Amino acid sequence: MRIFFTEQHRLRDAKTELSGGLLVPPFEAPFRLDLIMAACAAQGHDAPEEPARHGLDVALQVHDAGYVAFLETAWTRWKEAGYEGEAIPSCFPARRMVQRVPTDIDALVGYYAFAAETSISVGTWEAAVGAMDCALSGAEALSSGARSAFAACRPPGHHAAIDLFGGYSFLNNAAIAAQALRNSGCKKVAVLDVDFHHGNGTQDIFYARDDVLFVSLHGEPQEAFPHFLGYADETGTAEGEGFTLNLPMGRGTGWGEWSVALEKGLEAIGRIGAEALVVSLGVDTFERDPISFFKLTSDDFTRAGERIASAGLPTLFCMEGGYGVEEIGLNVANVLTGFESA
Ligand code: OKP
Ligand code: ZN
Repeated sequence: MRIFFTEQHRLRDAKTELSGGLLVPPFEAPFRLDLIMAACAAQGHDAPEEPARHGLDVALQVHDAGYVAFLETAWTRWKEAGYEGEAIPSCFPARRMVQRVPTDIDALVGYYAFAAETSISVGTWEAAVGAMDCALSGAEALSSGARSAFAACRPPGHHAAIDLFGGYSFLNNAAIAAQALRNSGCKKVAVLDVDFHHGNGTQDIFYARDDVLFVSLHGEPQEAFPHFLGYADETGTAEGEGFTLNLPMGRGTGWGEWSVALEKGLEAIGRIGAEALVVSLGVDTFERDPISFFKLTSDDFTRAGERIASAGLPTLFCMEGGYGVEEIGLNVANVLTGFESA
């Protein structure tokens, strides 16, 4: 399958993540994609291609214009304010406070954030645009008839909502790709999010829409980030009622339970007559992932790829999470190999 990758991802190399009250080196770092690309090459997958530059038009169909302008200028404005560290939100428009866009950069960072672990650093915007371009080139490959493509996106995107960053996400690569597939004539598109964390951003973007089904398999929100979205009773609103399917699972979930949820998700995707599939591919469901609590093995990822192929749809994989251990490369390559062998 065609693989889209850009070295621009290296520009996202933040120094700080707020974790357990400390500023630590981020889990989401460039080495992740090095491992993934090396394992793909080792399993004989196609050589990566540089994505085309697409501009922001499709991004602006799913994100708020003020939010995108904020992301583009945040780092410069933060530096101009004279701060020494990276841009970390510290003040939020919480319950019963007014939702009005402020002018001060400190306030803006909080206004457009839903979580505080993710710093905006030098190069973050440029890397996020590169990741988006990978997703858009992948969507174009499907529109030109490819059975599948892999967008090696970094930073990830599935937590980025209409106008909120956090969870290491800035632009929602998978949602932007799904929108591009709609624009190119697919009447119904499905997004299947198999990252350990709920894709709150993707859900937010499509929650009231019936043209994009969002299915997510993830850690129970009571215990897992992003905590405040992803319950099973969130099913969509207005036109979008019935076009969100959340399948949260508890600590220690392994292939048995996880694969049953996957089949439920695939059934829903078949039921709505999706013409294309975008997979938010996180491998942080792995048994030794440092920040998650599912128990999938490396072989399970091969099986997952095979099952996803059984949907029989043009499929774009967009890279999301997977941390800390060398196996993230193997696990991603296994999904792609499983898909192609099915
Ligand atoms: C991004 B992706 C736990 C803090 C969690 C954010 C995790 C973001 C995951 N103490 N921090 O979905 O893999
Ligand atoms: Zn994740």
